[in-house]
Amino acid sequence: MSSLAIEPCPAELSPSLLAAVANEAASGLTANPKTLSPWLFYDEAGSALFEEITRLPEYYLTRTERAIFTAHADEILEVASAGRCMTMAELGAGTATKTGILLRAAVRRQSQVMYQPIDVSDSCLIEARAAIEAKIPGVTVVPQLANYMTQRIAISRPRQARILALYIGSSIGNFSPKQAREILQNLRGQLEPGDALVLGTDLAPGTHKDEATLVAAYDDAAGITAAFNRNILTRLNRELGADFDTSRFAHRAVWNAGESRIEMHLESLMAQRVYVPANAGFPALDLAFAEGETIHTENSYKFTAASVEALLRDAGFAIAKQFEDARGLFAVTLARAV
Ligand code: AVI
Repeated sequence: MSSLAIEPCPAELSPSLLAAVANEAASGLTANPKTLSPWLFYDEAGSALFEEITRLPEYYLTRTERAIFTAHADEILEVASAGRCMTMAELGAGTATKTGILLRAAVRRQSQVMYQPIDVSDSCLIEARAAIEAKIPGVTVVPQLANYMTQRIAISRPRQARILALYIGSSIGNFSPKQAREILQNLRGQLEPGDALVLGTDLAPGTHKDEATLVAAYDDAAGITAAFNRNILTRLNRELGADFDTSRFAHRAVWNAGESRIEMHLESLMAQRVYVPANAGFPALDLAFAEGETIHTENSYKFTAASVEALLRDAGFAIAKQFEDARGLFAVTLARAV
């Protein structure tokens, strides 16, 4: 092996991932305003920080959706199945922790259930399969490694079963309205009329939820979301050899009422320069930041009952039932493919 082969960290990165990260930096950090794509959050450290976020007192989304599932799982399965056998498929399943509630309700109705989690992370799929098959007898996990945004997904239908597709956790909120419609239209392409979808969406501030509750969910007192946001810069330092000083960037969570979304930004606390070396065929970047300039790292769209309905209608679904928690924080919508 030549000495050139013993490069330290980037050697652990697959060439295609390195190129994807370099591409994001080259396009996003030279744009005006500067942006970085939120998928960059989810390296190992970022995924662990996100798990921590889901347990924060301010981040009501995960526990509220779980409570809605716990209260309504049997009804969801009854309406979705309409007396037929079911298989469940989940977009962006991750480790599928909340899905267990719906799977348990499914095996109460039919002793055997095929569960098809679809995710870009191999390790999450392996973990989900091991945990679910160990804890919920009667469930057979058939994982699919795919990016549902960019790749065709294929959902199997065992003998005339109805498909219940899950797209939960407010994941749809991290896509633009156009992308969200495309994701649901692609999913609809895998379904037949009568199949069902459970969609989890966070609700916009309004009569029930105030703006402060929403903003706090993205700017918690313990600073975990700030660490999650800044980790994107740590990742560029490690994987691309960039020289961001993360202490010179502040986490900002801003409610954009016009677009109905929470925006996360990293704000440069001073005028500064940052260097990103050439990587994977992308040229080196010598970046200038003005004091107060931000890198826009994430959008998290928030919905109303009406905007969820319109989104579903455009993608070929009709609402069968909508569930909200008593505080009007979060909605779980059960829709039928038409
Ligand atoms: C993954 N996604 C639904 C989260 C959200 O709420 O938009 C990501 C997140 N960003 C900051 N906190 C959580």
